[in-house]
Amino acid sequence: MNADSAVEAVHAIVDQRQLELDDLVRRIQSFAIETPSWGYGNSGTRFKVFAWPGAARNLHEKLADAAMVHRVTGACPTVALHIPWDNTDDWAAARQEAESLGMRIGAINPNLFQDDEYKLGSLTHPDPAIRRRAIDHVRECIVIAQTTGSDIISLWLADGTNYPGQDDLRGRRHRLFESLQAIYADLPPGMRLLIEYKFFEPAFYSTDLPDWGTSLLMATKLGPKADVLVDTGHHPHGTNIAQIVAQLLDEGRLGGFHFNDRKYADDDLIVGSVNPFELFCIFNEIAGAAAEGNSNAGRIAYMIDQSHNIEPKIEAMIQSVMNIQIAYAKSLLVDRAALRHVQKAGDVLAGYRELQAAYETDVRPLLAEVRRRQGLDVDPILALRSSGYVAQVARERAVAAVSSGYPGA
Ligand code: RM4
Ligand code: MN
Ligand code: MN
Repeated sequence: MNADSAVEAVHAIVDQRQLELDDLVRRIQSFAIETPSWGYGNSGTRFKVFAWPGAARNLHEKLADAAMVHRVTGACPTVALHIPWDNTDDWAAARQEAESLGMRIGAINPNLFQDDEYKLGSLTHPDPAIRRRAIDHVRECIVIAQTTGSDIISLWLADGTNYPGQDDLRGRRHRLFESLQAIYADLPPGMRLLIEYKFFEPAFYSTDLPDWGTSLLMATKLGPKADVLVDTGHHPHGTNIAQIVAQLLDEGRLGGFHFNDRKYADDDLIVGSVNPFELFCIFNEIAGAAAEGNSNAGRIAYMIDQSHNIEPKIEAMIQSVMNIQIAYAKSLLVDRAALRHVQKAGDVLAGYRELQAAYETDVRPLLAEVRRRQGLDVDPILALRSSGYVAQVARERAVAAVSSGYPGA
């Protein structure tokens, strides 16, 4: 598409939808997506980790790669860390290093699943000494968050059981709540605890935080600093994630997302690659709530949780960011007044057709315009390719035998 027809296409979109181009551009420009440090190191499946030439081997290299993603997208100013996959003895220096790269440290993710002690659980373990150890690890992460200027602790537990009768399910629930209370009591003002759920894996009979309802109950019982985190890959097939998002927004407890896509289980594929319409429907719920002044809609942490197996690491992250931006931009095009009107009238198909009209709009010229105004290349993937960065890090960084905390890496 040449420059003139691209501009025409953008105007066609905003004219047809009676939107203000500047306002639309501003909203897309202020939409930030956090990338995960663990997406830049080697990772894989339980069968094989294919070492990627130039994959980041330590915190410095992960920060540099995340900064490169921000440089070409203009949309990813923060990076999530996983402790102790990311480690340093000087967190104040890590903060400065991030800032010197134009970045900030985002969510701190405690690791409560890779120590031998955690075989029977962490925050729910039958032995109080091990529960204490798990709580202390999260406390350490709170200190790291304070030192690095982060305001989010993002908690995912592998806790669960493999067999009926293995443990007392209500007992585990009590232990979980008590442990979470101890953590919650330690949160400094302004820091939030995001409680992630996942219906199975690594536990196969019961998982202690299996669904949004359990996370929401825990968050509600804990208090206003706790919210629910929705990882889009963590539901049984057929689950309506957009409806979960609607319910959490309505309760004011949607803390954030871990975006990824899946075909079968927790595949952690590039978000929007398998089910872009689902992603759009999720954003449609947020945009709809925002339009009605829902205050939760303005304080959602949008994060990617992907560990790529065979994909080029940095490109896969950039593509994910672009796919999220596409879904977000389309959700802004939905004609809310028309939608409300046809919904009231009980016109079954008309509401769907309103969503379809936005979803079928090619927003890529609009996103190109957004980037042009930010002084960016209109295609961040091509910008990365022509930057020489990938070849440079492949030269500079040896192929690491062990380069992340990812199992098998
Ligand atoms: C889990 C979950 C967590 C992530 C770990 C590595 O499935 O998605 O968010 O930290 O994987
Ligand atoms: Mn996750
Ligand atoms: Mn996951």
